[in-house]
Amino acid sequence: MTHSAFRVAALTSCIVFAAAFGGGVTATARHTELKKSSPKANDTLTVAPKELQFWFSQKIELPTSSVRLSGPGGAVVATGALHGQATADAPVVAAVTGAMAPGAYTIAWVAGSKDGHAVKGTIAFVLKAAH
Ligand SMILES: [Cu+2]
Repeated sequence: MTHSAFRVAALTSCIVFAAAFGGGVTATARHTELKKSSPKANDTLTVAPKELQFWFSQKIELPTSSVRLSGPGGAVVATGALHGQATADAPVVAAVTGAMAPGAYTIAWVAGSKDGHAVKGTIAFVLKAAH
């Protein structure tokens, strides 16, 4: 495949890319990406986070976005509504309203974008008992 042919292929619908890479997990240039988070992947914390924070490469659509925090045994920990993004650099935030026991946690996030496609991912972290 020549370079120009590849470029044409790369410009085809992101639906094709979502299908090719498995459900839109891989973001194209036109889709938002998670730049960083708090907690971040593979963190080991000794204090339960009061909120979950996500910095995306572009403003996401909060009504079609979601966050799910699950802990030991898959139990879901209650979180508040997503908010934030007051400025371009401000994170998307969800307060942690449920109790967190020590153990392994997973944040499953979905970020909706203006074109209607969702980008998603998971962030695993551990909460250790404070000594
Ligand atoms: Cu798209």
